[in-house]
Amino acid sequence: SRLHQQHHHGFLSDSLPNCPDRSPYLVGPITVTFTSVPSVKQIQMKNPLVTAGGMYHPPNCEPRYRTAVLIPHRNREAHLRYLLYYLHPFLQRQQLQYGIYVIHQAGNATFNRAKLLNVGVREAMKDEDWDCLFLHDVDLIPENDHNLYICDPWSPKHASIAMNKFGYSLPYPQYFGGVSALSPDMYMKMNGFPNEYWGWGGEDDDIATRVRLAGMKISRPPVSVGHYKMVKHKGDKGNEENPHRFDLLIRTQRMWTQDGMNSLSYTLISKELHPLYTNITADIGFDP
Ligand code: UDH
Repeated sequence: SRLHQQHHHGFLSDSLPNCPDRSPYLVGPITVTFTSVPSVKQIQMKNPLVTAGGMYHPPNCEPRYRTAVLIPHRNREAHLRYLLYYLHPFLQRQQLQYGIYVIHQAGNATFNRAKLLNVGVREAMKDEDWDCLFLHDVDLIPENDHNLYICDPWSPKHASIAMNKFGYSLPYPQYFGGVSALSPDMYMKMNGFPNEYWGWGGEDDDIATRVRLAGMKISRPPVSVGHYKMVKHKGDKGNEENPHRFDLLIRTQRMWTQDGMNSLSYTLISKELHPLYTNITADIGFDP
């Protein structure tokens, strides 16, 4: 009957062919430079198929993957603009269905990256049945589009394994910071990320430990593909080194089942569809 329908109407408006196994649009290495900060208008003009909230669906084929990119954010507007400038075309070349979410911490309390990502996951899953969650620092630009923004079927994936800042290699073997990718199931299996790390440092090591404690193993792409360029910057006001991080890390094994998605509480202040991303502003409280 499908064939019949097709014959009758000349085309099937409701069904596209599947996107190919491998996108024909990939180019490999990308030159990333940070000169003048692109304007929102400029980025919009270069990405006419991106719809409100920073959503995209390939125009001519049915995507094999649906990825949400979640970016914890406060007071890094220029970095966000660079990232959007490079990331939108990057994801489109991969023929993904995707959405970009910026999770903005309201107020001036100490920054909490991991908790913001928990908020992002909870809110993003209300919009769409995403099959992959990319947890993405705002200042890291992928430099090779063979670094596919899809989830590994069995393992949490660490994507930013070769950052220029660390001489294009891992700073230490268990490093899990920067950019990582988990399916919603994996994310829930490890009870998400910890909510109790306020300020800089430690949460990424806690997350790596959770992966192991939840019985999973971190996967990594080939080094040449996992290249990222970081936008240079100084430490942020409101994200000072967390002096408790070593005490917290000792307790991960005891805490991971109690602190995470199952204990997450926050106040959603707004959810706005900006032209290039969905902005979620949340009051996530403060370091008690
Ligand atoms: N972030 C913000 N605003 C802030 C702080 C952090 O948006 O005020 C986000 C942003 O997505 C950033 C991520 O949280 O990429 C991680 O922040 P980070 O400062 O821990 O990591 P980053 O790699 O810088 O950006 C680390 C170098 C400065 C810290 C030096 C402390 N000794």
